[in-house]
Formats: sequence, C-alpha cells, structure tokens
Amino acid sequence: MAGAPEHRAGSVVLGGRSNVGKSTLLNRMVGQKVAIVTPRPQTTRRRIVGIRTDPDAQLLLIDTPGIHDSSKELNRRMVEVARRALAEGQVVLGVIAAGESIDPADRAVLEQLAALKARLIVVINKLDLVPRPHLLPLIEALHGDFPDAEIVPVSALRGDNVEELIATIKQMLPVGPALMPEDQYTDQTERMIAEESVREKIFLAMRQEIPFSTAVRVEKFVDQPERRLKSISVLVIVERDSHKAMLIGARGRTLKQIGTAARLELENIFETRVFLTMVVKVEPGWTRDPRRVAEYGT
Ligand SMILES: Nc1nc2c(ncn2[C@@H]2O[C@H](COP(=O)(O)OP(=O)(O)OP(=O)(O)O)[C@@H](O)[C@H]2O)c(=O)[nH]1
Ligand SMILES: [Mg+2]
Repeated sequence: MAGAPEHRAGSVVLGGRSNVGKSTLLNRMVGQKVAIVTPRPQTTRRRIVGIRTDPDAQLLLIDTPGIHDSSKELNRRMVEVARRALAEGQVVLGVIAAGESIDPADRAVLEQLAALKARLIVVINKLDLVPRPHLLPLIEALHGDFPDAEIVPVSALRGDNVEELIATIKQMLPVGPALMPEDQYTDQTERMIAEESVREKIFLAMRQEIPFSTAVRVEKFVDQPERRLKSISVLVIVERDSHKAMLIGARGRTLKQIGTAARLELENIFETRVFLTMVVKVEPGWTRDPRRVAEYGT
C-alpha cells in the first residue's frame, strides 16, 4: 500500500556502568519485569533479552551486566558477557546516571561504545533526581565529546521521556519484519526466571558482600499442570560458612523470608502455585575459579 509506514525491527543493547538503571529501563521499555533490579551494583550477570512489539516495530532489547573493574573471575566474566552482547547491537544505548558533568568512568565506557559499529544513543537516566536545567552542561559536554550520538534524558523509574527514547530508537532500526513471535516478551526460560528471582531476593535481604558472591541454580523444575503446580528446587551457592549461616539466619528465618518472597513473585509470573525448596551449599572461593564461574556465574 503506497505510503504505508514501513515496519522496522532490530537489536538494541543497553550498556553502561553498574547501577545506572539499565535493567530498570529494559523493564520499562518492555512494559513487564524481565530483568531483576536492586539498589546495589553488579546485579545483572547475564545477557537478557526483552522484546517490545509495537504495530510499527519490534525491538529486541538486550540487557547486559554493568561495566566495572575487578580482578575477580566472576566480575571479569560479567564484563566479558557485556562486551560480547554490546557487539551485537544495531543500536547501542550508553546509559549513564544524571549529574552535572560527565563522570570520567562513564566517559571511558561511552568511548568504547562510540567505537562500535552501531548507532549510539547516550541515555541520561535518573532524570527525576536532577532538575532539568542542571543537566544542560552535561548535555552540552556530551554533544561535544560524542558528536555522532543522540542524547536522550529519561527517568526509567517514572517513565519520563521513555516514549521519546523509543521513537528515537525506531528511526535507527532497519526496515524489516518482526524477528520474534509477538506475544513473547523475553528469551529467558522459566528456570532462568526462577534463578534470577531468588537471586534478587537475596540481594534485597542481605548486606555486605554476600550477594556479590552468591549464585543460584535450579536443580529440579517439575511442572504439574494438572495440579496447577510447579515444584522448583534451587541450589544457592555461597563462598563461606559464615555466609551460609547469615543467609539461613536464626532458626532458618532469613532463608524462609527469601524463599517466600521469591515464591510469591514466581506464582504471580507463572500464574500457578509454586513449591520452592532451597539448599545452601558452600563452595570456598568459587568466584575466583574459572571453572566454577563458568558453571554458576552468569
Ligand atoms: N531515582 C531513580 N532511580 C532509578 C532510576 N532507574 C533506576 N533506578 C534505581 O537504580 C538502582 C539500580 O537499578 P538497576 O536497573 O538495577 O541498574 P543496572 O544498571 O541494571 O545495574 P547492574 O545490573 O548492577 O549493572 C535501583 O535502585 C533502581 O531503582 C531512575 O530513573 N530514577
Ligand atoms: Mg542490571
């Protein structure tokens, strides 16, 4: 039909330092919780795809672990996962948190993203924390340093300006048909969703370094649709006996609270009853061991 708008589709990768709000923005753009979010850095460990399907375009949105420096094998691998995913994007979102000037660590990441073949959009997130006029020097500095990039301020938390960001992305995507079924909103399996949910609840419940050295693996996932029940057994891997003791808590209370929070969330997502059991296992130094990081890490 003459004059009909063309359909566009493509991959959009979210990159940036830890804690800038990449996963929050992914969830906001998809309109559903796809990736876990916590107030602490280094939450995301995997490449996670969220799919947004509109009448005029389909966006394959790829969340990545935050770019950060650390000598630990787990962290090295997380950054490697991010770098590999960033190379896949037709559009790259370089996410930074709002401030009055460019943070040198953000600049270093944006320089790496600008060197990729993809079109770059610098997304200034957390707009709600900084009055807009205070952002003008930052926007000007970004225009100077990254003249080929679009610059879009948003609040992923409140949704401010996110539709404008999506419109900007769409213009950059190639014309083409949808790449994924239109009712699919993520590439994650139910097992992965369960692992991530439990890991999020551990992040939210525990202080100190425990979340950073804890991994979650589903060991058994039994679907019993006739009983409207999924039975899920997870293994929680920690680095130290002291971490295990804290995670379990007095008379098992902490672990029970974590399990209840995860179960309620999973019942909601899967729309069925969930029976969740958790076993905590100590693997001394696993975050520094390449073999075990490959098994549990991302
Ligand atoms: N005020 C405000 N907080 C936000 C916004 N977006 C995200 N946050 C908060 O920032 C924190 C980190 O958010 P995440 O989405 O987990 O950040 P991330 O970049 O995915 O972090 P990593 O996965 O660790 O790299 C959470 O407490 C979010 O609620 C925003 O627009 N405004
Ligand atoms: Mg994240």
